[in-house]
Amino acid sequence: MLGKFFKKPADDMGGRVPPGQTLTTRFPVLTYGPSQHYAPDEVVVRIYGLAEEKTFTWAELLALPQTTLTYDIHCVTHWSKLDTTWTGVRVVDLMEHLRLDPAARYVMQHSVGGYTTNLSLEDFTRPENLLAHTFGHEPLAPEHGGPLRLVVPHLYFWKSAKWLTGLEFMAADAPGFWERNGYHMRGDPFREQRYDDD
Ligand SMILES: Nc1nc2c(c(=O)[nH]1)N[C@H]1C(S)=C(S)[C@@H](COP(=O)(O)O)O[C@H]1N2
Ligand SMILES: [Mo]
Repeated sequence: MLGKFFKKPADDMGGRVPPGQTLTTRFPVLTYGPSQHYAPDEVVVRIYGLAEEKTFTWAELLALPQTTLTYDIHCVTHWSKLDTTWTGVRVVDLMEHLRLDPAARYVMQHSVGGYTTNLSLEDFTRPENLLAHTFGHEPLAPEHGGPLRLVVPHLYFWKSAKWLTGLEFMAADAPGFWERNGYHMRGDPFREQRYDDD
C-alpha cells in the first residue's frame, strides 16, 4: 500500500527534496483534532496585534489580485509532494493593504478550531506565500483547509495554517501549537529543523 504511493526521490531530484523526505503522489491530510467545515461567506481574516486592526471578508479577498503558483510542499512527517498548484492572494499583495507597527517582527497565524503557528515577518512576506483558496483547478477541499489557508512552501507544512481566521503581528517570537509541543520555531526542511533541538 505505502509502496504504491510513496517513493524515494530519484537522484536527479536531489536538489528539490529535503533530507529525510519521501515523495508522494497523493495528498495526505494532516490535521490535529477535527477537520473544520465552513462556507466561503463565513470567511473572515482578522488582522490585529501590532497592526492597524482590520478584517478581510471572502469578497474582499477575491477583489485583491489573484495569483497561481506551483511549488513543492514538505511535511515534517517525511512526505514531500512536488509541483502542487495553488491560487489565492499573495501575502505581499495583502500586505499592501496593512499598516504594521514598525515594532512588528513576527506573525501568529490563527485558525478555526484554535490551531496556531508562528512565522518571522521575513518568512511570512516571501513572494511565493499565498492565502490560498484553490488547489489545482478546484476549490480547496475542507480537509485541506478550504475555503482559505496559508501556504508557506519554503517551511515544513505545519507552518501553513488551514482554515485561516487571523494574523496577529507581534514584536517577539512566540510558539504556536506544534512549536509548544516540541517542534522547531522556524522549521526549514532543507536544514531538517523538525524539533526544537535540531
Ligand atoms: N488549522 C490547522 N492547520 C494545519 C494543521 C492543523 O492541524 N490545523 N496541520 C498542519 C500540518 S502538520 C500539515 S502537514 C499541513 C497539512 O495540510 P494538508 O492536510 O492539506 O496536507 O497543515 C498544517 N496546517
Ligand atoms: Mo505536518
